[in-house]
Amino acid sequence: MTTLFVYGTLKRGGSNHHFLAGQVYIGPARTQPGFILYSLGDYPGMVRAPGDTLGVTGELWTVDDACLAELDRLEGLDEGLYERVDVLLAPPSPASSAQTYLYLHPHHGLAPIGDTWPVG
Ligand code: PCA
Repeated sequence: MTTLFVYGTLKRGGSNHHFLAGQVYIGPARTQPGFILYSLGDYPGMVRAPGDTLGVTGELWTVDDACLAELDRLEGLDEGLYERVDVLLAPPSPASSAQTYLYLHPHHGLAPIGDTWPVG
């Protein structure tokens, strides 16, 4: 089992949320400062941003190993689109850290969208 922080299309109401079917929702969460979102069109990418003061909002889930392997394929880990890393979460998040997907491709020229990816 893995505690996973999701901030984009995997959130409830998001276009890839069905990949979390059967997994356990823990609650809303926010990262520690130092991360922002960029829009890649239909999905966001979270990247490190040292000057950021807000962090990124999302949801905490407990996922099983089979689900995590499927998500790693979906997020293109093998192709180097995202990497899955530990991220520190800010109170009152229900945990102090979790795994999450960080965007790895260059983001210059893309639109920064701040701390929240809107779904629904
Ligand atoms: N899916 C993952 C990373 C970005 C995306 O759209 C997520 O929701 O956390």
